[in-house]
Amino acid sequence: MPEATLHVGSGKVRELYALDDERLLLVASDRISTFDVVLPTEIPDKGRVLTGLSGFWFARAGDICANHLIELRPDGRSTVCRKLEMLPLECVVRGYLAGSGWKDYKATGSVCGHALPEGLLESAELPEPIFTPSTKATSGHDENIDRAAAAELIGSERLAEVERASIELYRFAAEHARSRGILIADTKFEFGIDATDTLVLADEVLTPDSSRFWPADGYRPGGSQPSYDKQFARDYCESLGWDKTAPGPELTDDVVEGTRARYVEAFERLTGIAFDEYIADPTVVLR
Ligand code: Q0N
Repeated sequence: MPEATLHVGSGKVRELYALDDERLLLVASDRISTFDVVLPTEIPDKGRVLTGLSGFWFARAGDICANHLIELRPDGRSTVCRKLEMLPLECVVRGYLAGSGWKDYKATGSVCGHALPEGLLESAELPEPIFTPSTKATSGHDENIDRAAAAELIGSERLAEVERASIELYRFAAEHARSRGILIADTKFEFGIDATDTLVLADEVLTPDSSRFWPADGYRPGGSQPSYDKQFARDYCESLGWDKTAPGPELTDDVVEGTRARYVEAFERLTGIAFDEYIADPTVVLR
């Protein structure tokens, strides 16, 4: 852990430290959440997998949008980032109908103001990816908002800019992932603004924590799809009859090992890089 730094925030599974006026240290833990509860058992190397994947995408998506990454550190789980003025918007892109998108579609036939064809099945691929921004409600849960509400928060010009970047980033990553056997059903981006008023992609990107990853083989619309990475842990927790309130159950060694293997497999499939190579030198994902 860094010394003489200020802890400026923590998500459920990562921590942010201020290094100086211009830079932050973002540290990804091995904690895992399921059904919105952080479990007491960690998944070894999960933080490294997520940090490596983010670095991989940052290094390849620079033509679409600038990003906050300054340095991927030798531990493989922490990055030095530019400190930005964050936009108060979660920039969600959906290519498939799942989660709250499916719920809204069933209830209203549209998602965040996007009218969709009738008769779509749960998990169906959408004709085009859609931008469905949300805000962190005071309850802590995300609340989907329409275009007018999003423009109210960040202005209509900035909104058009984040929408274009979000859709392009999703298209780029989803096409890459699909060719390697992984469907990215949806994903969430966070953006900030730098001192020159430039839009900058921040946080972690296109990881299994910020996205729904599904195995492409066995994809079958008409029901929910298994999670590429968390399905072992979810199935195990459900098999115990856990009521999905904190504290969650401890995972068995088998479930930990199976879950770790799926994270590592996602990393290796998407990057084409052996995870051992990443451990030896994390900067391999940036080349
Ligand atoms: C930051 N979070 C995650 C937005 C914030 N590069 C950065 N500069 C300044 N702040 C942040 C980053 C990054 N990454 C990111 N908190 C601070 C939490 N989100 C929640 C939703 O709103």
